[in-house]
This record gives sequence, structure tokens and C-alpha cells, in this order.
Amino acid sequence: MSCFWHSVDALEFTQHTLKLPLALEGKVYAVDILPQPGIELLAQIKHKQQTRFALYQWQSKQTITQRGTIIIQPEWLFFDYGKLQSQRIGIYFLTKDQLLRYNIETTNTEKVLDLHSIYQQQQHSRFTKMDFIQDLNQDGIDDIIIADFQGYHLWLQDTQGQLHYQFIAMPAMMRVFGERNIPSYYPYPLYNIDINKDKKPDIVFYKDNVLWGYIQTPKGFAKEAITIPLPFQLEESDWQERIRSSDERPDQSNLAFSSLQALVDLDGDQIVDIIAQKTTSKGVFNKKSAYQIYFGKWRNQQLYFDKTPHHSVKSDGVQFDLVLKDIFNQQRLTMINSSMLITLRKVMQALFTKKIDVDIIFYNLDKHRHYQATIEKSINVSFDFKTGYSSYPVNQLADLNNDGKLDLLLQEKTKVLAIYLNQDNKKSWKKAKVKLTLALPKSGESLFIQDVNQDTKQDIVVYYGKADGKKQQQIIRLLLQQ
Ligand SMILES: [Ca+2]
Ligand SMILES: [Ca+2]
Ligand SMILES: [Ca+2]
Ligand SMILES: [Ca+2]
Repeated sequence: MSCFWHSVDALEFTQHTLKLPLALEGKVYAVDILPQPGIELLAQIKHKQQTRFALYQWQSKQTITQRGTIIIQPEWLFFDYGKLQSQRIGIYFLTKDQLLRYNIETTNTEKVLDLHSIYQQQQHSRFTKMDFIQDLNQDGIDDIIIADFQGYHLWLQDTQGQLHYQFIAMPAMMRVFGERNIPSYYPYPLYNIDINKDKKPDIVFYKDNVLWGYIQTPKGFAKEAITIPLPFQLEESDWQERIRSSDERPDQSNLAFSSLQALVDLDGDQIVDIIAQKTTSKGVFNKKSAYQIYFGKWRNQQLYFDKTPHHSVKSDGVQFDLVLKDIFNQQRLTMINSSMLITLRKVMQALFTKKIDVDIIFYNLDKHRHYQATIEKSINVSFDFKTGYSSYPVNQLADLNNDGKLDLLLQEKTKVLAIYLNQDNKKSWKKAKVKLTLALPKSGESLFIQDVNQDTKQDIVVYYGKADGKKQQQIIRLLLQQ
């Protein structure tokens, strides 16, 4: 492991390079699975078509070495980690009919429970994490949730480590495609939010223009749902989703619809709110969309919504995922919207420069509960027409100096990462930039923030993918904050 120093304003980092035995395939995960100090790193690699996790462990505050390898078995479909019947975080694997606990000492697995699920096979050439261990009732204890064709299986864990089974009926959406009637199943997205204002999160689905709420009780979740009809029309999933999930190619020449984007308390009044995305498209170059904000209201002990949105936020071009974050730690969510304006001129330009601009706009709630655009950043997204690789620069929000407010990490050049510190209460970042020089990954998601050596200071972990080349793919960079 090599090391050199970075000094940036108040933040100081030492950079360490970790060499993997083989090229990284997929992601790097940080999990605290060993009792020794420091967070362990799991790096997915492939040896002769066999997926493995290389496990890295801290030796001291500054050095990290490979501790072992987990060989992924063909019957393991997904993995997750959490605390089940143990004080320590464990690694768990899902097969088509069992949940298995991995014993890191013996490298054996043991059965936790038998189950049925919608997942019957390993995905071709991909092995990924699935969030089947979650704290569903937010009592600080991990629970288990697994989607099936007819609904969700839940196991709520009590303080003794006992698992209490419950089934929530919500049959998966089914669509049949093409001449050959190929079926596709989509479990309805589950929203773990408080819908009856008792500060306890419930299980909520959105289906057929109705919110179905399974209220949390002292014994789990209610067997029957309360229903809250919405007085406006909303699709369950968005346009991109439909393109991705169907072989029908909807005609883009004249299209208008609204879809559910978020079901969450936006303004901190403990009442669930809705963000809908309204898209109108008259061809690829004339696409408009707006986020419509509906604040939930409370009357006769029940949630309801007005027919018309409180206000709308316009956004032109092609939208990427909407991100919602409580940036200022004030129980008010900021909307972060990335969009790409596609004009014929821009496409022609992109053919030559292989780059296109993406605007990142931050919208904060003002005192009238209106989302106002506050900060706008433009980042350059490049793509390679030959290989089809596109690269999306690093743009992430994370609290780097532990003051409870999120700072902004933004890629400026191929090798420059700027850090904007969130330091004042005027709802903006400190203009003074902090810069780090290092080889940045082509995919901006291949970087995360975590206190890996557990010295209470947040560190930066960077890894690389195929688009970065074989040499980089064998490297993990750790930027340890001093
Ligand atoms: Ca729980
Ligand atoms: Ca509740
Ligand atoms: Ca609210
Ligand atoms: Ca640290």
C-alpha cells in the first residue's frame, strides 16, 4: 500500500492505494463484519467465471490487507448484510428458497429460514446486493423482507432475536409482452413511511390511484390496509421505467402523463407529501417535464391531498433520477435534479466533442414552502460511441466534517475533485473550494464516503470499472481524512 499527502483547507487527506489480485467486477462495499477495529471492504472480483468477494481488513489505523475470499456459489442469488440474531453484522445470502448466514470464521453457511420468493435464478453475469435486511418498524433492530408473486414476506426481529413472520398481500404487477406472451413481474414498490402520524413508519403501497397503508401496531403491521384515494391521476412508475421494462416502444411524438416520483415528508410536518413528475413530449427534442408538489394534509385523523398541486417546478430536457436530501439537517428535503437538454445543435456538437452538459439544480424549500432553485452546477458527461460507455462525473453529497450538514463533492476535471463545504445557515455552500487531485472513475457512482478506519473522520473510497481500463480496475483508492 502506497501513500501520499493531500492538504485542502481545513480538510486533510492521505491517499492510499490498494491493489486487488484481479480486476474489480462491480462494486466495493464497506461493512463492519469483523470484531477488530476498522470497517472491512468487500471487493467483487471474478476468477475463471467464478464470482468472489475479496475481503480486506485493517491491520492498524493506516494499513489494510486481504484477509480472505468468499466464493459465491451458483445457488446464491443476492447478498445483504445486517444484524440477525447477533450483535455483529453478518453477511447473508438469498437462494431461491432459503436465507443463509455466512460464517466468516469457518467459511460455511447455515440456514436462517426457508422461504418463497419471486427470485428464482441468479442474474446472468451479475451478483448484486439486495436490501432484504432492513429495519422496517424502526425500532433499531434489523428485520427481513422478501418479495413474492403474491405479496411480501416479513420477519420482524424482536430484542431476543426471535423472528416473527407476517405476510402482506400485494400481488406483483404482471405484464405480458410480445407475440409469445412473455410474462414480466414487478413487485409494487414498498414505501416505509408513517402515514397515520403516530411517528411509527408503516408499510405503504401505491396502486390504482390509491395509497394502501398497513399501519404499524405493537404486534407488527395491520393485516388490513387503510386506503387513501388520490384526487389526481398518477402512474405507478415513470416513463423510463416503462421503456426499460417493456418491448412496447411507446410513441414519443405526443405523450403526456404524471407519475409518482416520491412519497415522503418533504417539509418536516410529519405528514406524507407527494412529488409527481408530469411529462409532456412532442418528440425527442420537445420534451418538457415538471415536478408537481402535493403537500399532504390532515383532517379527521386522516391524511388527504388536494386536487391541485401546491406548486410546480419546471425542468427541461431529459431528467435523471431525482434525489431528495436533508442537506441542512432541518427536516426539510432539498430536491436535486439532474437534467440534460437535448437539442439538435447539442446532439451534433456531442457527436464531435463526445461530451454533453448535464445541469444539476438544487431546489430548497423557502418559507412559503415553495421549491426555489438555489444552486446550479453544470457538469460534462462524456460518452464513447464505439464502446457505448458513458461517463458521469462524481457528484455526491456527504457530510465530510461531521457537522450534520451535507457537503458537495463535484468532479471538476478528470483528476480534480472539488469539495464545497456546507458551512453557513444561509442555505448555500461555502464558495471556497477544496480540491483533491487523483484519478477519478469514469462513473461518478464509484466513489463513496465512509469512516473506514473508524477514527470518527469521514474518508473517501474510490474504485474503478471497465471504462477506466484494466490497470485501474485493479486498484482501490482510500483517502483517509487526517
Ligand atoms: Ca425492526
Ligand atoms: Ca404510523
Ligand atoms: Ca409534509
Ligand atoms: Ca476515518
